[in-house]
Amino acid sequence: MFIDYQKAALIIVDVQNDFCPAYTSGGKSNPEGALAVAGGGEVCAPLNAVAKDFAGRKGKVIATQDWHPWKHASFASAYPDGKVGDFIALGSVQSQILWIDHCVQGSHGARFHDDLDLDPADLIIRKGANPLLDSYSAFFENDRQTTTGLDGYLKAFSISTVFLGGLATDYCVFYSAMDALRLRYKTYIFTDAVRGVDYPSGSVEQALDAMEVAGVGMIKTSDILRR
Ligand code: VGL
Ligand code: ZN
Repeated sequence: MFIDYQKAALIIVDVQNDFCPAYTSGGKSNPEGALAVAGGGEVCAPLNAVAKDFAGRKGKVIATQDWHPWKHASFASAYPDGKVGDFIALGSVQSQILWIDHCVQGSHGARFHDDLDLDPADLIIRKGANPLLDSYSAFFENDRQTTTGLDGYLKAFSISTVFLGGLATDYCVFYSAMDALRLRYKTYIFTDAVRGVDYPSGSVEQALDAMEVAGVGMIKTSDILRR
């Protein structure tokens, strides 16, 4: 597979403590994240390798960070009778799942996983800061209209191809990949560098199928590194 790195970007989605099981790094132990995804921390090693490779070849490296204010509208705790897993209507968003509190601005859970190497990153995009609107995609908030600025950044550098990895396969990675296609980027996900919530059960497989049908390329990090 030929990659023109100067027109390519790696987007590392939400590799944050709250999406990861308990882990130890550099002798320091970190508790299980509030919304831990099975095997979440396992995406660090392959993503670090690709990020280093991209930076060395003048590709862009972007990381996104879920960054919610306290009592965010996607948190069950923001409603008197809210239960985690309930679906509600939220503004123009027909069905918003209510989540457990996670990635609260400034909290340990909102920090990136200690093993994620951010030295190669050109840009960090924070999303989900609007108290009344959730934001899964790296490109748009869940109203599908409010931009995060990422599209403008990528266009400013004439980026035409994006590669995605991170958390979670069935939410932020999925919405980011579908938006990337909608914005006409050639879009790939690294299947060995994503992990999913799988809630509701089956949503990871559904997301992978939907992405593949829509035209997202499914590749492994080794497909581009072993060259
Ligand atoms: C995510 C649920 C809520 C994600 C973020 O990063 O996939 N999932 N907020
Ligand atoms: Zn969130």
